[in-house]
Amino acid sequence: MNRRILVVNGPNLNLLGTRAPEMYGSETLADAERIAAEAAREVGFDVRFVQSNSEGALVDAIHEARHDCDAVVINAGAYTHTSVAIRDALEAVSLPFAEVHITNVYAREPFRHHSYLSDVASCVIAGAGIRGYDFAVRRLAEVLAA
Ligand code: CA2
Repeated sequence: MNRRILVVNGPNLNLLGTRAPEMYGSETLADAERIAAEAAREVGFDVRFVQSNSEGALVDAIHEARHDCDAVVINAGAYTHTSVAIRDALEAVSLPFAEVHITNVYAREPFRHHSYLSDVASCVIAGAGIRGYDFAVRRLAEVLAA
């Protein structure tokens, strides 16, 4: 049975490609998920996707991952900068995770420079657009193989 990566997207990322293309590009969440799925297939992993605008639903999805996933790719959106609960969930399940941001958060407003996830993440990818999901999947496959 293939190993599996959970790809989590947080609030407002369902709107990718429909608004603010100058910031987030014109590709959709489905495009980002397709990129992650292709990378996962190439490195021999299955993927599951979840997107939610609710913090609790994201925590629940991370908890569920402990049963049948080996790693997590997460773009927690704005919750990156606010959520101790999502950080605690990721630590609680003890799965390696990659933090992804489509934009370079360090070139944006100061409140986006702090992440509750980065210091416990396996890697952090910011500013690579939706290609970041590809990089994250491939890196997690390397981490799991090590
Ligand atoms: O750069 C990223 O991927 C972010 O995680 C995106 C979040 C933002 O709060 C983080 O600071 C950085 C926001 C996602 C909002 O997505 C939109 C998509 C289309 C139109 C408007 C917002």
